[in-house]
Amino acid sequence: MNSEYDDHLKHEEEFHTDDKKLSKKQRKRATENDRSKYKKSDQDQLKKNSQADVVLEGPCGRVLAIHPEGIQVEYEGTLYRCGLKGALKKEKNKAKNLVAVGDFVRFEIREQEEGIIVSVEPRRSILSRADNLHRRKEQLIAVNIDQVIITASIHFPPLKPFLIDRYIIAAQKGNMTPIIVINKIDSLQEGTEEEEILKECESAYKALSIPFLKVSTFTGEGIEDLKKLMQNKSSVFSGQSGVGKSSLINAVTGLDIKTGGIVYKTLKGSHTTTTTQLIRLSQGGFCIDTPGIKSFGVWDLEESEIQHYFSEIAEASLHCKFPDCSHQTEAGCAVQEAVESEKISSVRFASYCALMETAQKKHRNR
Ligand SMILES: Nc1nc2c(ncn2[C@@H]2O[C@H](COP(=O)(O)OP(=O)(O)OP(=O)(O)O)[C@@H](O)[C@H]2O)c(=O)[nH]1
Ligand SMILES: [Mg+2]
Ligand SMILES: [Zn+2]
Repeated sequence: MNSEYDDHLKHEEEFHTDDKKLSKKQRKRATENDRSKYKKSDQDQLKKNSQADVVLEGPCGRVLAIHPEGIQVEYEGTLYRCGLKGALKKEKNKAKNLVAVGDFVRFEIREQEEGIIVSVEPRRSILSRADNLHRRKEQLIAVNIDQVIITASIHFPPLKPFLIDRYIIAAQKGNMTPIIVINKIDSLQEGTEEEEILKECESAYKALSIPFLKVSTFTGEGIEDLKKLMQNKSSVFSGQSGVGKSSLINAVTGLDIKTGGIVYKTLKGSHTTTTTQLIRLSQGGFCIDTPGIKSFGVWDLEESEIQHYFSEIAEASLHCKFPDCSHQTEAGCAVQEAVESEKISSVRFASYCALMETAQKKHRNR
């Protein structure tokens, strides 16, 4: 086993420790709430998630941000501070949050700039993650968007291909196009390990036809290309704290959103952005800034689905000697062979193995 693979497993381990802390009773309750038992296709689920009380009356506004003081809804150029109607709140056990940034909502105007949301319109796409503390609940990050800008950086925090792979799956599962943006390219030094990882990622993702941009908000490199990809589209910036999501939005829009420093003790970001917000672009389209995440688990990912998101592995596996090959230790494994001859990226294969391991563990724990 190589060290990269060990790192993945370590990450998985950290990701799972929350589960162990749950009491037996909590786990039982979580299982009762687990909708994956009634699993339908993702498209069905997309519809189901958003059909809380379909009320087709009243103004239909868009959720721009969610603050502790209320949900900010824009309707015909005016911002309304809204709460949720009681009937909607009953749906609360289905997902951690009922309304997300990007949602179209019907609402009743109560006072001048205040209202009550009565229903959520069907969603065409959903970016969500497995909520960390209650892993059987889905946490919606943003909805009704075209593309996920998977943001990573060269250093501080370092490039983590397994995280990129999870975001790609979450994007495709949720009906969005993934775009990979590697920021802080100004800090890349020749002949370093970072350069090698970057090269490997670049060739692996380009081979999968996923746009892969190398950018810097400091030097302006790649920013025009990013702008072009964002024009007339709706994009959500997602990634770890400190990779430069807000800095990139500032570079593209000319805005002055607060950005933060790096905590040098941990080499991580300082969680500067605390709320998700939707920003309109003057060149058409809009983008969403999100707070950096500590860990990202793909919501409701079954073992049988994983291969579908690794098309290069699925293709090679057709040539394995055994039809049920797990591509680990079997003789005549075409996937192992392809990894050895570098036809399949070892980084992608390690992500695949780590995800399979998580899904199998989840299955055993049920
Ligand atoms: N070297 C380098 N540093 C950058 C670049 N872009 C942003 N940074 C730095 O990265 C740090 C974090 O930037 P932010 O934009 O706040 O990162 P974020 O992803 O929004 O972080 P959260 O809001 O915490 O999730 C800041 O210190 C920036 O100055 C870049 O192109 N090169
Ligand atoms: Mg930020
Ligand atoms: Zn095999």
